[in-house]
Amino acid sequence: SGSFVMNISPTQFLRNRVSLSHSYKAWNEAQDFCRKNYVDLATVQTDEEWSELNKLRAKYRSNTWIGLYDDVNSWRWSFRDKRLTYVNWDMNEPNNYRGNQYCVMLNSDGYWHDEDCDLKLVHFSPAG
Ligand SMILES: [Ca+2]
Repeated sequence: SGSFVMNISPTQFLRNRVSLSHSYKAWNEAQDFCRKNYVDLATVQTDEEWSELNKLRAKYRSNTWIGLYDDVNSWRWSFRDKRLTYVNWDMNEPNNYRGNQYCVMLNSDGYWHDEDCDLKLVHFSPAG
């Protein structure tokens, strides 16, 4: 049921049936899409979840939005506004380059970068 889906994290739900969307969207558009059609953008809270998402990302050889954003100097997950308990930043990230990087992508090397939210990227979404 719907309530069951809402009781588990996006990444737990993703494990069996997630795919990457083929459409390139700004972070906010990707969030809208996931909330409308699914639960939310992907949350990453363990090495296992990080590894699962990276396997999918590697198939597409693309940088990919995850559900992490900066709410005025406080990194939050889109799903339930959870605070960060697990991080996997790349070297020298987050750097808020040009003061305009408030959304997080899984980079092609597998680690996290803060990026301009208007950048159009693929994102994790439900299969089928
Ligand atoms: Ca950055």
